[in-house]
Amino acid sequence: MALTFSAYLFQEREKVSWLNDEAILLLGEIASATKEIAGKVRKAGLLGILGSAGKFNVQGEEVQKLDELANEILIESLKNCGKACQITSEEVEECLVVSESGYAVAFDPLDGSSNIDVNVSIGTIFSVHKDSVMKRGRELLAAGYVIYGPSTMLVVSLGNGVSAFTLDPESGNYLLSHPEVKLPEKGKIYSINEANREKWLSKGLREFIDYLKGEKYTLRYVGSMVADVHRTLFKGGIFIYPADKKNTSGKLRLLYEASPMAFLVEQAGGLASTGEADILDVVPSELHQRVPVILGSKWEVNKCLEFIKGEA
Ligand code: P6P
Repeated sequence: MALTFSAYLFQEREKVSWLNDEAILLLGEIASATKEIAGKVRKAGLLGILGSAGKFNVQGEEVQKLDELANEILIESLKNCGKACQITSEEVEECLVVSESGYAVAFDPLDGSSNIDVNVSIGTIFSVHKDSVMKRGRELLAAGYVIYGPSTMLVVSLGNGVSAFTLDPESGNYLLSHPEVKLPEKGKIYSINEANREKWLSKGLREFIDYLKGEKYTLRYVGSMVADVHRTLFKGGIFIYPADKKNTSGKLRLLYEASPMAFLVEQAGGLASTGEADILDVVPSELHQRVPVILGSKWEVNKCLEFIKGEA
């Protein structure tokens, strides 16, 4: 039988210096919280937990009932395991400070919630820093996501490559299904919400997208970052959420969307940029700050940056 996530963590202790019993307990708790979330997502329509919770979050976005439930499950798990010193959630305005030192966890409990009611893949994104969440992504200890899709998959990096696990409905275990995820050098897919084309702040970006069309690339856009990044990680190509006239710093949040995904993409051999700097080099200034996101295969990201900088 394939390695369970817990067995994988114990095996990785030999290679990952910071991975001690406390870290293993924390990561195990995050994984088990996502299993509980997966269970709720799978039968949301039967539990009367679809639709809006009738409130708006710090982002000004309408909170879905499942957002709230996923948030509660993760916060409860992290508090119970007692290893998180800080808990930052997309759904909570302030950082929950539990203690002075330990593991600082940031997460988007349910990313892509506009897709919940139409049964399209959504996900949970998480990152783990030592002591404080307000650090560059370059200093992350671990990052990962769970995609609630046709199968539930946990994709994680402890800083030594990317591994993916598939939730086995029979045993209830995350089983190692992709030991080493490597992003293709070049793909044939681009992923961006072209409805916003005329709002993009970069003319070079419009020229880049037109160039890709000339190169016969195809467009795939789910509207759930987890789904679009998962496809990019496995198939190659490029995912972009740029700055535009409505979201002048981009729409995606640095600490619990852009940074963890950038960590995974770089660990898998790809690139992740704001258009001006590597996402992992951005020094956070605000808990819920947003950044533009350009990530994926090296060839496409570098080509995109050439167009944006007017060097193409
Ligand atoms: P748009 C979902 O609401 C989300 O935060 C990300 O998961 C996704 O990539 C993005 O917003 C989609 O935004 O403006 O294209 O609908």
